[in-house]
Amino acid sequence: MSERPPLPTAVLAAAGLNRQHVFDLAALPDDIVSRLELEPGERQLILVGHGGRRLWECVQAAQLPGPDPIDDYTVATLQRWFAAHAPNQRYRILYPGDSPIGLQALGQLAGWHSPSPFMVGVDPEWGSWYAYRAVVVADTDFCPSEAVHRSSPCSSCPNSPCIAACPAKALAGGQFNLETCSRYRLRPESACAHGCLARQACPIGAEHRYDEAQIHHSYSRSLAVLHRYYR
Ligand code: B12
Repeated sequence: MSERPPLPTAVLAAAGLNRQHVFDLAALPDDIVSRLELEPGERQLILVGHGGRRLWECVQAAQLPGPDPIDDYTVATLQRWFAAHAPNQRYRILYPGDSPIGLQALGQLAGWHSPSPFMVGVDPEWGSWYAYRAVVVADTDFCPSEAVHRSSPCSSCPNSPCIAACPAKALAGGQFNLETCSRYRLRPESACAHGCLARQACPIGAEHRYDEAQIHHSYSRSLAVLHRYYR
């Protein structure tokens, strides 16, 4: 039997989609697989993420006009990638999309996710400056990735500066209160409307912190969700 080829990652990484993990669907827990509404022949799930600033630089350069430039860029990049590297494989991009996929749960299986007091996952290399950009199911047969097992950076953080930095005290006692956080963000002149002071106080991976424009862009999007929810 021939060995399974590794996922060709160089083009994705150069495009800013620099985190990838291949799962065999047969090896994933049932509670995840049952939400995917799989089609016959689908064998693998490819989780794609970004860490640091490169993705945003690429998205800016692409000058996409719509309200979701990161998602649009990600989908276009994956379509080009499949055409070039797996032209005969069938694939479906489930995220971005409407499928109810718990991205942090997948990240936990890949070894990317450790919970933080401010709920955005933290990783020893990227800190909290990474996110999940795509979930693809495909009839590919790439070599499955090994999970990276690293201990949570928060467990050895001596004084949890994130907790002290939150002006809303939404992380008091290390327990995140989404309602307190959200209501503070929605206040006029809130210091957290377009960024999170707790996240910015985290020392892990600080060199990968997004630039102001990216922080403003993504927090404006979550703020808009909160405005709809609490209106
Ligand atoms: C709904 C949602 C939100 C909601 C609230 C979360 C909630 N619990 O209802 C709102 C709109 C507030 C939100 C905000 C943000 N979110 Co959000 N959000 C999601 C989403 C779409 C679903 C989470 C969920 O409900 N999962 C289902 C349940 C069943 O999963 P679960 O494992 O039981 O629960 C986990 C999450 O819910 C999470 N969680 C619970 N409460 C909260 C609260 C916040 C604020 C966050 C970020 C996570 C979080 O922790 C749980 C344990 O792992 C995910 C994407 C996804 N499809 O997973 C992104 C996601 C969790 N969000 C993410 C991010 C980055 C943010 C923002 C920082 C975005 C931004 N730049 O503004 C902000 C946070 C700012 C803030 N303090 O308000 C990232 C986290 C990346 C990472 N490194 O871990 C995700 C994974 C999206 C992605 N594409 O990567 N988010």
